Amino acid sequence: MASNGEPQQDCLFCKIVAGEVPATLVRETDTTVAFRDINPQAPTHVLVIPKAHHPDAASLAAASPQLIADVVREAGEVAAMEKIAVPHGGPGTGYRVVFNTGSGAGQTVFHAHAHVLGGRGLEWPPG
Ligand code: DGP
Repeated sequence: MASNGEPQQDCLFCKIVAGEVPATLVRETDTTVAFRDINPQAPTHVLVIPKAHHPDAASLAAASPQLIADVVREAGEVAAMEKIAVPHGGPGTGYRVVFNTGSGAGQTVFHAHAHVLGGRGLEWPPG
């Protein structure tokens, strides 16, 4: 279901967008922010979020195909900056983009975010 994008007072990532909670920024565009995860699961672990509030990736896509495209493009830009966007390299040279969706799948912050993970071998299937 589409969401309206309005900031939510009790949303941690809206507070990061507003500068009310500090974060280590990696990139920023008019529509997105990328910052390092506070609890990194890999040498590169960056979160890319839309500045507008949408609770998960599917509702973001339903509300704005352009904005989810911005998020995915920025994930690729982060990976390139981190030198993990190698198409045919060995372990640790590629990256994974993950949208945890629903608490049962590990989503803890209900503001859409792409995890960009890399810099080590990544197993498949994921845990
Ligand atoms: P998820 O579990 O998919 O909803 O991912 C939420 C991520 O957000 C999780 O990996 C930890 C990260 N995180 C939680 N609080 C903060 C914070 O205050 N700052 C930063 N940089 N990351 C946070």
